[in-house]
Amino acid sequence: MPRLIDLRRHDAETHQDLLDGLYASPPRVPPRYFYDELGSALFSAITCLLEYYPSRLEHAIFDRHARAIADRLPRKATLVDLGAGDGSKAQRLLRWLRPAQYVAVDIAAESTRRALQCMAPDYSDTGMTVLACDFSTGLSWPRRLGCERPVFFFAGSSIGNFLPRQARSFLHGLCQLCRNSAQERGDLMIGVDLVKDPAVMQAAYDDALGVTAAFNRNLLRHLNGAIGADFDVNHFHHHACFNEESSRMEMWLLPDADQQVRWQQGGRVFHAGEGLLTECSHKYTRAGFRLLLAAAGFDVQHEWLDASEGYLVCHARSC
Ligand code: AVI
Repeated sequence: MPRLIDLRRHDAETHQDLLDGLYASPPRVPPRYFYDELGSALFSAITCLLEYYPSRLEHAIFDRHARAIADRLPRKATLVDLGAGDGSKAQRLLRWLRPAQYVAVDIAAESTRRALQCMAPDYSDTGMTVLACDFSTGLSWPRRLGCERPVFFFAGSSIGNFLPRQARSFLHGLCQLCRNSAQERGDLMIGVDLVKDPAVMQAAYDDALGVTAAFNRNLLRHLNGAIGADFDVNHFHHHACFNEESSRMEMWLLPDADQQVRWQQGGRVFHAGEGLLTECSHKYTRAGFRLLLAAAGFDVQHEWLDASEGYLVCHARSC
């Protein structure tokens, strides 16, 4: 049975940034609110869609190079899977790496724990831990976990969900954690989506079956439970667009008419035409991503691209 370390903060604290965002102009919601039980399942479904190329391209890179990637990493490592989800991204690497410890970090820890329970029999030499936390403002590492030969695994282009300055400070925080480890250095395996034809990106965030729309709108259902709100999901529509200036895909929820919404101790009107920003997904150039890693204190060791050169997996080492 994988051990569970739960660092999720108390509800009242956790919701403060949400409430600040709901009163902002334009209103916005931190993307972690996508991931309740249903949201996590919908996200898994998104990764199976033909339109959602980031997962497909990343899988292709790992299917082709996993062994070579593992060969570059230390033996008996602590593999820290940031945003582990159902563990499927890491499985491609785990097979070859066989780390001493696998720490799956995720805010939706219940589904991650179930997934690790199924994986555990295949990795009897690997200690398995689920670290339940929101790492969007930095990863806090419990001392009792130890962190020998850290390998941070940040796949799925989740780095794109940070604003660039937050991405730099988050990655810099990982560097600091490496410095505190016995080896003082650590490895980072990171996947990132590269900027490409806007039509391809648009389809990925607005698929024909409407799975991404359901994922986006489910966030309101989650908020209704989390803060006692009364969003009427039927009156908010999914909208995805590429913001060229910021080089990012954005997801919005647009009310079809003015909506008065109440929650415990507050409320506001969401005006027709004034959307709720739910996600930014930054798309990098290869050179831009190298600069980001360097600014955060990482030296790029090797890069792998898929055949279409639309997705990058990078091995970097803290310096
Ligand atoms: C988790 N994250 C990297 C996904 C992305 O592409 O930004 C979440 C997602 N949003 C819509 N589809 C998938």
